[in-house]
Parts: sequence; structure tokens; C-alpha cells
Amino acid sequence: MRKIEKPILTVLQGKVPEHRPVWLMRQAGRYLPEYREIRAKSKNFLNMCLTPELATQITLQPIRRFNMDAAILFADILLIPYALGVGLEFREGEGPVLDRLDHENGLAKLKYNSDMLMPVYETVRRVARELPATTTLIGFCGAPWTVACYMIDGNSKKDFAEAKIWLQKYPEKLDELMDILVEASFIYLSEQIKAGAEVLQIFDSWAGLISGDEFKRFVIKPTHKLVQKLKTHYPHIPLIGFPREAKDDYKTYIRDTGVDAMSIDQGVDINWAKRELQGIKPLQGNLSPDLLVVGGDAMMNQLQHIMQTMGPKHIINLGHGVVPQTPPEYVKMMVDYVHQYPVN
Ligand code: 1CP
Repeated sequence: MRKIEKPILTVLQGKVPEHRPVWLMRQAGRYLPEYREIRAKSKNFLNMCLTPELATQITLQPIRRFNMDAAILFADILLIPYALGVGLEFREGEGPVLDRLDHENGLAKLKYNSDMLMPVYETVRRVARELPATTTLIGFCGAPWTVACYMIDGNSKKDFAEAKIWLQKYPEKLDELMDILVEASFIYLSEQIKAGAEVLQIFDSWAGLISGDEFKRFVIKPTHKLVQKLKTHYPHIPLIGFPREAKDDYKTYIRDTGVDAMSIDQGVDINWAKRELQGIKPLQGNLSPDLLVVGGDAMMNQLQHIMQTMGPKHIINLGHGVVPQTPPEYVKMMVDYVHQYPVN
């Protein structure tokens, strides 16, 4: 009997898959009517993340509708601050709002309570039971730097002005915060693995805010620590890093953090990625989320260009999350095209 293959795992092992794999960041979300339906009936977003019945259904929605090659756990990177005791609210039309971290005594108050996230692990267990045999279950967390940005500023409206002040005025406090977040993320991801996550992605959405020595200290170093800890305990679990908008630092990141693969944003020139990055580790991403709103030739040409340039050992994904205005039919068109595209 032929062994059932999970194409995402095959690409992450650096091999040619049976068919070209695709999944999308934020593949579950407001662009899907079935998501909006659940959301309209729910108390709030945080409650949705912490209710396994709902989070399981939402995680599976894009698998059922589009036959994606991966399911990504429906949760949020800000659940870690929540479990550290930080007040968190997702306000309608405003996004997340957190209690701001006080540079004087804020760090001492943070105590990670893993039990607060038990419902998330239960969601992972439920999704794992229901997934088709060829679909990979991806768990995730935010990278320490990105999570710190939200904790320090309390929201994302001011371009993380306060986090930038910490870089200048309190870099040692920031080191300390990085260590707290590495420990918490390690526990959080370990529990996801034990519950059935097969791959983990580390989202560093705001990695592009810093560069040079700051990038080394607050992106590379904490990510490397987290990767080391995970590799010591779970060497078989592939880790995908996503240092969004890191520009030239993508190269340092893929070499020095120890991740097994890297996701790239839409600002990265795909020929440069092919030349400079693909030989180091497998890559994912690069398609612009805006093209998924536009559809038609613009979307298909770009998709084809990425597939042709990168070959079959590439995971098709966007350069950032699906936006709410995206017509689901374009997503379907895109996924079907990827699946019928020859592997060699
Ligand atoms: O219904 C709604 O309006 C809620 C919107 C929403 C959704 C669908 C939020 C609030 N979070 C999520 C789910 C989510 N967030 C997932 C689930 C799985 C999937 O991809 O389908 C994941 C992986 C995330 C990760 C996340 N949350 C990131 C990293 C990736 C990225 O988008 O850069 C970040 C930065 C967040 C914070 C966050 N959560 C929600 C919002 C609106 C934001 C961003 C706020 C900002 O722009 O700063």
C-alpha cells in the first residue's frame, strides 16, 4: 500500500511533494461567510479563541471549503500576554487593546499561567482528530519581539513608538522581557505539540521595525533560544520562521535562528529569494494578499511566476494574512490552480 503523504511535511524535509502544497495565513477569518456567522453569534474574539467547539469549527472551515494542505490553529499571538496576566480585549473595529507594560515594575508582575490556555490545546486535539490524512496541522506563537511590541504599546496604532523608546532607554528590560516570552512560548508550543501540532510557525510580524544590531539582539537571539529549546525536546517538529519585512536581514535570520524553513513577505524579490535564500532552507509565501482581492490575470500571473521560479519545493502562501475584502472564489481558484500544477 502507498504511504499517505502530507505534502507540506515533504517540502519541509527538502523533498519534492506529490502535489504542490498551499495554505494561507489568516485562512480562517472575516472574508469567509461561515466565519462571520459564528462571530456574529459569539461574545467576542477572545471567547472564540478559548471555546474549543468554536475554534475547532473555524480552524476546519478553510480545509472543508478549499482543501488547503494545512490547517492553522485558530487562536492569536496575544494569548501569551493574556496567560501572563496582561489585560486583553479585542475591540470591534479597533483591534487588540492590552494593558500597557510599565517599565518600572511591569516585568515582575508577569506570571505565566499555562492552564489559562488549556482550551487552546483542546482545540488542537479536536482538530487533529478531524483532519484529512494528507493535511498538516500547524500550531503557532508570536515571536518574542512582536509580542513585546504589543505589550509595551498596548495596541498597534502608533507604530509601536513606545517599544522603540524601550530600545533606546531600557534595552536590558527588553532583554528580560524577551527571556520571559521565550519561556512562555516554549511551554505554549510544547503543549501544542503534545496535543497534535505537526509543524510550528513563529510569527515575527514586526521584525521589519528593527535592523542591524537591534535585529540580532531582539529578533535573532530570542528566536534562536526558543528554537534551541524546542529542538532539544522535539527535534522532529519542523519550525517555520516569519520575520516579516526583514529585508536584507532575512538572510541572517534563515542562517542564524535555526528554523527549518522561512516564510517571506510580498516585498521580497522572488528571484533574489531563489538565488540567496532557497539554497539554505525551504521557503514559503510571497504572494501579495492584495492580488487575492483583485483576482483575475493579475493574481494568476503572479502565482504562476512564483511557482515557476521556486519550483515544487516551495510552500505556496501569501506574504501576509488574507484581508477581509478577499472574495472566497478567488481563493478557491488559486488553490485549485496550485493543486493541478505539475510538480516537475
Ligand atoms: O474577527 C476578527 O475581526 C478577528 C480578527 C482576527 C483573527 C481572524 C484576529 C485579531 N486574530 C485572528 C486569528 C489569528 N491571528 C490567527 C489564526 C489562524 C489563521 O491564520 O487563520 C493567527 C495565526 C493570528 C496571528 C496574529 N495575530 C498575528 C501574526 C500574523 C499577522 O497577521 O501579522 C498578529 C500580529 C496578531 C494580532 C492581531 N490579532 C487580531 C488582529 C486584528 C491583530 C493585528 C492587529 C495589528 O494590525 O496590529
